[in-house]
Amino acid sequence: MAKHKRTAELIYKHELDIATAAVDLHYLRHPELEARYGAAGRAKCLQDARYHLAYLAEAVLAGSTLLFKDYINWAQQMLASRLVPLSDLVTNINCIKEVLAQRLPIEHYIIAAKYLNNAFIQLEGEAEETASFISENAPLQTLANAYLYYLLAGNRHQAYRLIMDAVENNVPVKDIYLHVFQLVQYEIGRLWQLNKISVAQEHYCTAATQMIMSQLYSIIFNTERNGYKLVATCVAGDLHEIGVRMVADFFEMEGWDTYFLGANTPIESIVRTVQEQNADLLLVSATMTYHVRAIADLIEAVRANKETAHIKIMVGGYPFNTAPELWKTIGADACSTNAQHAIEVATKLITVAA
Ligand code: B12
Repeated sequence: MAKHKRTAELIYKHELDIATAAVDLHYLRHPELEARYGAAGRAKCLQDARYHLAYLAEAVLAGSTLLFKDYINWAQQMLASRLVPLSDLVTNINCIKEVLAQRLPIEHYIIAAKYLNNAFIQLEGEAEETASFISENAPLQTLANAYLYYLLAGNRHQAYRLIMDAVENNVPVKDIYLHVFQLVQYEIGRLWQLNKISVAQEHYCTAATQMIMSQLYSIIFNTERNGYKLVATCVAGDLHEIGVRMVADFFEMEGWDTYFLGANTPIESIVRTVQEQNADLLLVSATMTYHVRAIADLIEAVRANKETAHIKIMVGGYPFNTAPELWKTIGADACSTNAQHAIEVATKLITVAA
């Protein structure tokens, strides 16, 4: 794995140069793109090349072809739904490959090329269609669909009423979290990806759900304490805070004291907080695959500090759900795919350590 790590480091170190050279090559071969997309198109092409490289580097670092495969499928769907020709993506990745061939030492190029070649094979087929997350046999399907309907109609008051009525009718808060809020968040992500809703609608739905979650706090913060404490956070750069907030709330409902830091928190602050709070557990989330490296750095920093070295660390979020072995590669103590399962895993982890 040392060679993989070095390959990823080299890609990251030179990513802007590699991406710029790849886009230059792309435009040299296809000068018509300048007229078709203009200067903004070139900037977008550069941004995309940087994303491809970031995902490539993380997949190589984790030794996970699954991570890159998932990304390519996502990119293919995104472009198709926006009527961008697939050939743009294929050419862009091909140019990246050519630049890597020139700039990486051969033993590192071979590693990166394997991931890129897999992408070409994958791109020969159709993108796998992502089905609706609110499936017909989802436990609270009717409630989830109605909630989504109200949010997309811009009617957060009705959405709020719907949830409050469900709570009054004894639907457990945990079920509402997992089978309504989480599923609806995934679904609005899918609809955005398929270009069926706008960024603004996605933001509106997310903000409304966060507001409605807050209204449930009198129930969540109402259980007997069990003496355990945790710190929950996203790493620097990652703005997706709802997943880890949900996990923290589940622990709160189990009697843990939770210290929730939210999105985008720098490593030093996290380490200091874990120490000051004398936490038993650190929960860290990343949604964007290119933030996994920051989690690996955080784990290293927690272990390097003798005051925090013993703390158990659990990780989770989109890349960990995509590549089930990833948590081991980065040295975490455990991982879990959702808030309910996280409680079970943490309970084992803490009782074994005690
Ligand atoms: C809301 C949202 C945003 C919001 C976040 C706002 C906020 N305050 O949180 C904003 C607008 C900021 C955003 C930005 C972006 N987003 Co966004 N976003 C989403 C969306 C629609 C929902 C996320 C969410 O709330 N999920 C609900 C929670 C409950 O689920 P969860 O996070 O999976 O959490 C559960 C488990 O994973 C697990 N878990 C999570 N963390 C942890 C931690 C531990 C310790 C444990 C044990 C378990 C655990 O338990 C949780 C609860 O059960 C997702 C769609 C999706 N599929 O998730 C896209 C999505 C993640 N975003 C995406 C993208 C591309 C972006 C942007 C790059 C868009 C852009 N071009 O700017 C940026 C990147 C920003 C950044 N630097 O982080 C893509 C990622 C695609 C990919 N292949 O990587 C997605 C999948 C959308 C899509 N379908 O295309 N986004």
